Amino acid sequence: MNFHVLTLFPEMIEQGMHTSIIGRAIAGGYLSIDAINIRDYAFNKHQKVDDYPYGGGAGMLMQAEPVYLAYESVQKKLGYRPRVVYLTPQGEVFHQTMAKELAKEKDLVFLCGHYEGIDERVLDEIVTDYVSIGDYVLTGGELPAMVMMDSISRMVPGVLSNQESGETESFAENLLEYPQYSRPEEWHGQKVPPVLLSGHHANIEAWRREQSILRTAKRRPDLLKKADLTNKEWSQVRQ
Ligand code: 6GU
Repeated sequence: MNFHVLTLFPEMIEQGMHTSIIGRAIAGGYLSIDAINIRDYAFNKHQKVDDYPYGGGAGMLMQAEPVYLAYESVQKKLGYRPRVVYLTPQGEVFHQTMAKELAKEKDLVFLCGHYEGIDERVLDEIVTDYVSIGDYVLTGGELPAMVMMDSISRMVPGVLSNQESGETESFAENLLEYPQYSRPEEWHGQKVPPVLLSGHHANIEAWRREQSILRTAKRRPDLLKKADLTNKEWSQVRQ
C-alpha cells in the first residue's frame, strides 16, 4: 500500500508515522508514505495557498489551484486516477469495514484541509471519498489522515505479525474485546478471574464471549444491536 498525503504540514505526517508497527512495515517494504507539501505547488509571489471566501464569512479557504497541482503530480507519477480521500467533518464517519475496503487499493491519496476548508471546485474534480473520523471538530485533516492510515495499514497483508493479527476481527462481529489479565495473579487485592487459570479452553472461550457481550451492552449498546447473538445470549443481556 502506498499512501500519498497532500498537506500543508508534511513534517507532521513524516514524524508521526515512522514508529512502532507502522514504522516496521515501512522499513519492511509493505507500506510507503509520501507527504506532498501543497505549498510547493503555489506558483505565486509568496507561495500563498489561501484566500477570502466569496460571499464573506469567517476565515480563509485553501485555493483550488495549488491543491489541484499537488494532486496532479501524484496522478501523473502513478499513471492512473487513484482514490482520493478528503478528510472533513462533513464526510461519512470512518469505521472498520471502510478500513478493510480501502486496504485493497494499491495507492490512496489523502487530502488534508486547513483554515475553513477548500474551494469546492477542486474537491468536485478530484475527491472520490469524503470521510470524517467522528462528530467533533479538529483544526486540520492531518490527524484524521494518520488515524485512517494506521487502521488501513493493519489490514494490509504482512503488516501485522501472526500474533498481532489475533485482535483484528472483533469489530467485524460488532462486539468489543473481552478483558485481559497478565501476571501477577493478584494485584491491589484484585484476583485474575479463576476460569482463566483453569486451562479449560471451552470454558475460557465461553467466559470471554460473555464478557464481550456484557461489555458491549454496557459501553456500546448501539453496536450490540448489529451483533449476531443467539436467542439465549439476547435474553441474558436483557435481564
Ligand atoms: Cl476528517 N477533519 C477535521 N478537520 N475535523 C474532524 C474530522 C476531519 N473528523 C472529525 N473531526
